Amino acid sequence: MSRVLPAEGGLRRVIGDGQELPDGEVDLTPEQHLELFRRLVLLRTYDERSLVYHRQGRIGTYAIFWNHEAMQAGSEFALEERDWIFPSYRESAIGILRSMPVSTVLSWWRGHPAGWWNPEEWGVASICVPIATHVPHAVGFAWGSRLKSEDRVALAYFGDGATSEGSFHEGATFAGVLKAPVVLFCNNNQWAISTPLELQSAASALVDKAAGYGIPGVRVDGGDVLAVYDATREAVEHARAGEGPTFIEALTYRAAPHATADDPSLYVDEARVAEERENECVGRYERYLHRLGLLSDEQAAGLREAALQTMRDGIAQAEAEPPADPGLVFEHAYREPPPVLADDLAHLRSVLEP
Ligand SMILES: Cc1ncc(C[n+]2csc(CCOP(=O)(O)OP(=O)(O)O)c2C)c(N)n1
Ligand SMILES: [Mg+2]
Repeated sequence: MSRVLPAEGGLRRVIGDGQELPDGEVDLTPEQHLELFRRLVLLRTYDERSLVYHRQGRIGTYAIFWNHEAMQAGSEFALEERDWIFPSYRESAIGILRSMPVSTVLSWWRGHPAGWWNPEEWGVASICVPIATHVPHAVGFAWGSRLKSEDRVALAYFGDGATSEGSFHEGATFAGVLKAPVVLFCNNNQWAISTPLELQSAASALVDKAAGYGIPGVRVDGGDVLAVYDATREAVEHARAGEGPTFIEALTYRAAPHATADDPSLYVDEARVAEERENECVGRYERYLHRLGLLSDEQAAGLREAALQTMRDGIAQAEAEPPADPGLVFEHAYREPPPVLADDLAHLRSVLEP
């Protein structure tokens, strides 16, 4: 039996603080709890290693998702394999939760074609960098799947800033009217690069936007992997039952730079960041599992070491890829490329292959 508790600001919460705040529970077996923890550790390790690889010049600009792991792993855990995920750059590594090789995602950040996966193979659409343009894709996919009686749910991840975009409005409008089996998952980290939430929207809670589209909305603590899992499970059930979409607002606070190219010290409240880092989502779940007697220190250390090894193997594999043909940059854009591009390509080859 699930026991999800209301928390401040209408947030759903399951994990307590081990002191005054009591723990709730969700309907997961001890094995499922451990698997969920393994996935959190894998994502955390992926993220921390990627930052190092960026600094070593081994991957390009990278969108850090430190402390977003609970939102990603918790929601993905509520999906079936046949369901599709539409990620933004913030969820770039979500495929590894579906056994996509780590080297594939690292190759994507290396700008190498080995990072171009076939969405059908993993049920994971291409990483979307333009803000919110994948929301209509997810809705259209979900609607099309229903028309074909495929029983698939689509889940789109996007940020607080994305809810100000036309594409979000268009996607949510269609989702509501067509009752598309889609979950619109908003990771509200309260920043869109340097734009704070209060300059993004005058809405007191982003979940209130759902009502305008005739969509049920749920607000959940984004640092609580079990609350996220439970809210998504409910939304997925609702979609599968033909009841249509759900908007989930997972509230958190960005505890890292927007990306490796960003210097948040110019605009962020550093004391608040320190507070968030103190209460980060992997540790919160780890302490919960300890309280329940489901996880030992040795098991946690073993999972961390295994994740590190996965990353070491992944970067070695990505770096072993032969260099890509520079001609790829110019392909697939024009049926008949303008002649000037041939000059550009010749120049690029002369630089890269002297
Ligand atoms: C259509 C579009 N406009 C502007 C940008 C530049 N841009 C990149 S990230 C970002 C902020 C997005 O914030 P949010 O939706 O909250 O997502 P977060 O990065 O916090 O996960 C912007 C404006 C873009 N990528 N696409
Ligand atoms: Mg944001």
